[in-house]
Amino acid sequence: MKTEDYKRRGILRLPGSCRSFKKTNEWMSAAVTIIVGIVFGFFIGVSFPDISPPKLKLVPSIDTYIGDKNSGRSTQTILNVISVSRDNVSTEAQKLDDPSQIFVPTNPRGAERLPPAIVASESDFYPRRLYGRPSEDPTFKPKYLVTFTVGYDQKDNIDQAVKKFSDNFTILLFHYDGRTTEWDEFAWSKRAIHISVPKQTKWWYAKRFLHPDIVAPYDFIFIWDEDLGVENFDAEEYIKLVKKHKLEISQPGLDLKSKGLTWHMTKRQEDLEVHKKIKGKPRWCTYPHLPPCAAFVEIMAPVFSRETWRCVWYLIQNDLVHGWGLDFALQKCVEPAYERIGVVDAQWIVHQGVPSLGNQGNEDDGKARWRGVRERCKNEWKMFQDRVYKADEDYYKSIGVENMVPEANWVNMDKVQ
Ligand SMILES: *[C@@H]1O[C@H](CO)[C@@H](O)[C@H](O)[C@H]1NC(C)=O
Ligand SMILES: CC(=O)N[C@H]1CO[C@H](CO)[C@@H](O)[C@@H]1O
Repeated sequence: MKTEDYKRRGILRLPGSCRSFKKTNEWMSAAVTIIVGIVFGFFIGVSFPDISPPKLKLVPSIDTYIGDKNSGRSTQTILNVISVSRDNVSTEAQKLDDPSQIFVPTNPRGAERLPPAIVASESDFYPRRLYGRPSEDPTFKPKYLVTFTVGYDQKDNIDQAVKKFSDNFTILLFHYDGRTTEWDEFAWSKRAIHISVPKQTKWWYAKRFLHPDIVAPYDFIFIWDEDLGVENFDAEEYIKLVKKHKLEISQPGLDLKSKGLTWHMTKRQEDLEVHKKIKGKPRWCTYPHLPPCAAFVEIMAPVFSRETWRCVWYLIQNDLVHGWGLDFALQKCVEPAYERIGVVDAQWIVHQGVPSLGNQGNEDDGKARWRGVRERCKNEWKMFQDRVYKADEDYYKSIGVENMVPEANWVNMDKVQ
């Protein structure tokens, strides 16, 4: 299945911020704002271990396996990881013989010297009072999280969207245009969390500010674009369906009125509650269980369960910000993906295709701003696809298995215009 084929069938679309300039000049005329932002600083620091055992270079992070009971890895793998990492810290290991020295290898990485009972390995977004007893702080803790990456120009649309999410949701806005206090005209803005960093993309924010240990209290995490029409959507009803159909990754169906409606899988099927694969068995689906024929949602309005987000966060690459191609790889985080990833038809949205961040590139090389952004999007997709392929290949080689790279409906990025 080649990109050309997708295009011929009209199913190739441009995700995320990249899509907004796919066509037309009218989109290019959108105002470009220069921005000052406040960096919201917190962080747990560790994406990768600073020691990279050669045999295990694909293991994302040692503490993930140690800390995450749900990772599904075999005990042997866990033990291997521990023993490799411990070789390099033999001085620490010796302390195990000295009972006065605390060293607990099952603690999160870096916290081994702490007695486990004091380790707070997760946090949350729940505000606290500045006074009074902590134990008496208000206890209402929303169970779900919704984030929107926004510019103030889209305020009316975001206002409508937010109203579709009940108080059971924490609202988190990522501002790419530096305008935050303006949003206080909306009553809900006071209970929202605002994070402002100029001209960044949704996946950049998600990587920096949605670490799995921070969003751990939430059962579901919505990571949404700003240009979605939500007239026929209700978040509580949506969650009921996601639970009923056991979807770990999902998105609302896209109404046929949507702009840039291209993937078959994400179109709303009017007669269904939920669908997990495309209708019929088109010949172009070489692997019908795999994206974009099943196990597939787009990156514009995904919803992740807590456990799946813990995996997807590791998949997001620090230097690839537009998220192109991520939708093809999400299925690596769920098993079996073709049953746990789906589109909710009974609660649907319209993709409005409003130009936004995609127009905010750099103009210095004489090219239109959108063009530079667009090129980066394409390059990122290709780089990501290559990295995934190489990572699979390296992994199987490292365990002595040849020719095991999983099947995939690869997209040839060289062919994308
Ligand atoms: C919030 O969640 C609770 C508990 O699941 C539920 O009873 C309540 O109806 C929800 N609120 C709304 C507005 O749906
Ligand atoms: C803590 C520790 O012992 N670190 C060592 C890990 O291995 C490298 C390479 O041999 C050393 O340079 C570190 O000091």
